[in-house]
Amino acid sequence: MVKSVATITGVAARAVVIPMKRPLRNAFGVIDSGPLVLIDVTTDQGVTGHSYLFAYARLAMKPLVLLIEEIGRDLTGKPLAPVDLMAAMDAKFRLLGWQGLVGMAVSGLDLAFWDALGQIAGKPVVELLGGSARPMRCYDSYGVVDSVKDERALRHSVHEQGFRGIKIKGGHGDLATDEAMVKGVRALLGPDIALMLDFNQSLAPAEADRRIARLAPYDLTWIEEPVPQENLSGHAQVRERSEIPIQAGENWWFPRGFAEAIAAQATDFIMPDLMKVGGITGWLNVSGQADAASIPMSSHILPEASAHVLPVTPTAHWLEVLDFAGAILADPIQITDGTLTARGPGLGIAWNETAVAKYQVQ
Ligand code: SMN
Ligand code: MG
Repeated sequence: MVKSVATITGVAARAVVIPMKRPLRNAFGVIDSGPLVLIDVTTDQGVTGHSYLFAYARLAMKPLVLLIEEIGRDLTGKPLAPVDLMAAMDAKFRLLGWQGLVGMAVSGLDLAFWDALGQIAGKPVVELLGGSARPMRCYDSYGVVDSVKDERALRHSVHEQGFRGIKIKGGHGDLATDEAMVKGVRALLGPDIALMLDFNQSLAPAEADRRIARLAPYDLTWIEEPVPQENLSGHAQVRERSEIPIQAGENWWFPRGFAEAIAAQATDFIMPDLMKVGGITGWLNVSGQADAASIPMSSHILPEASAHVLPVTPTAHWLEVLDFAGAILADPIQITDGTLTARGPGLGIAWNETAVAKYQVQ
């Protein structure tokens, strides 16, 4: 007899704000805490699927909690089959549209569904996907840095934690500010550590051209989101003139968004965010697109879940390490020799309830 799939019995969400050890300055301000929304999906098999979303801003947390729980009410009683559930959510939101908070809610639910499936199977999600847990190469993700003030931290990332890549942020000042930072950090890291620069969509194409040309001597691995994410032709223009590969994707929505970006030849590399691409179900679709188009694919935040999907991504490139959730996880990520390995069962996400209670907000 074939055992029937599990059934969803309930969905709950709550908000926590976690202080950050290392605030992240970017072109538009500073991220000094992690506003996270935690998702729990209960099933009739006695397991609860977990995932979390980074809400970007505190004001987005309450609406996300509400959306997740409302969508969850509709899905309660349905079989725990993430591909079928994604189709149901696509149909539900076809007219309203699902870019923005709705898309994040959908993606977060998908992650929790896969986590529950993994737990029921007693396996890490990477094994359900046909892969195996293996060490994935990571870069450590910084904001704007000062090569003097941040020297200790940068040295710790490279020498103690073994990171082979460092990302820093530009666009907060003029070209001279960016160049001085990149020059200082490259001198500190030496020639063998990959260095990436993230503009967070802050430049117009002509200004991006000007800055990238000046930064060419510093052997950058990529220039990230030089122009606003929706300006695909702007990305393509910048890419055409750039000696440094262009990276983008953390703000493109669902597999369709990537199909459009790839068709527009917007970028050399892509880095979908699991919470905007449609969770694991969306990621798998994009990993097929990236493979077919020979585009190296990296992750964006959510390191725990990213460690499960990158091993089954044929063009896997770099895993981003930005640890927003460590303080509320029972088993926070551990970097070994600059790599992260997926842990199970499921996505390996379990709450430290004492810490959750400490950081929970209403
Ligand atoms: C980023 C985005 C959102 C939160 C933190 C950091 C950034 C990155 O664009 O690529 O890390
Ligand atoms: Mg970025």
